[in-house]
Amino acid sequence: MMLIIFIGPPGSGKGTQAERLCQRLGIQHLSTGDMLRATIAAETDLGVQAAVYLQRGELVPDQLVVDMVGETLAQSPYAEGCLLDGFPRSLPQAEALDGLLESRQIEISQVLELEVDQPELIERLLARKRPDDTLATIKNRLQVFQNQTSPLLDYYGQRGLLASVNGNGTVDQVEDRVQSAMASQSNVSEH
Ligand code: B4P
Repeated sequence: MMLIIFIGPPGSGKGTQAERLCQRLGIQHLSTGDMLRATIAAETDLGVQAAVYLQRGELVPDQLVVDMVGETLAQSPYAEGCLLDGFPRSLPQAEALDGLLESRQIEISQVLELEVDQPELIERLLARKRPDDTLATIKNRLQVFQNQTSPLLDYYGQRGLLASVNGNGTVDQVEDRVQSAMASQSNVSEH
């Protein structure tokens, strides 16, 4: 099974590039942000809990997200190949994912980091106008990325799984760089 992880600060183009890459590779796109927003729109118990965290730009508690991803990954077509967009976002989430994958004998194919300059991130997010894209919330989300998510770069880098991609520039330019990074990784091949 192909399993790709996208890591990047808010606004780095994870969702945008994930969609394109999944289409090209014929794998499923699993975005925890999209899933959480769907639970909020559906007003489920999880959605009511999650809404508070998204509004503040904080991470939803690890266990809620880990359970959500664990259930989805076990189902077809996700179990056949998947790109994790926005998960894991903390060390406890990464460790939980390792446990989950080990029990199912799945290996991570590649971890891609999208690097974008901070002023560009803020500009992109303010232009999008999602409810959690206010300046105060964006600043908090950037800080949360720095504190809780960026340690994952070392976590996966030490295992030789990480490729960093320059995410500045147009969507097409970044897509070309993502393709080059994928091509230079031997254990990820296109269908
Ligand atoms: P996400 O939905 O993952 O939101 P995000 O980090 O802002 O990334 P997103 O994918 O939306 O942005 P993208 O770069 O694609 O998370 C939202 C919230 O959910 C989190 O703050 C947290 O509360 C919660 N959450 C999610 N996952 C969680 C987890 N694992 N654990 C706990 N909590 C979790 O796009 C941004 C904009 O830039 C778009 O408008 C796009 O069109 C534009 N863009 C993209 N590429 C561009 C380019 N090259 N040039 C110009 N614009 C570009």
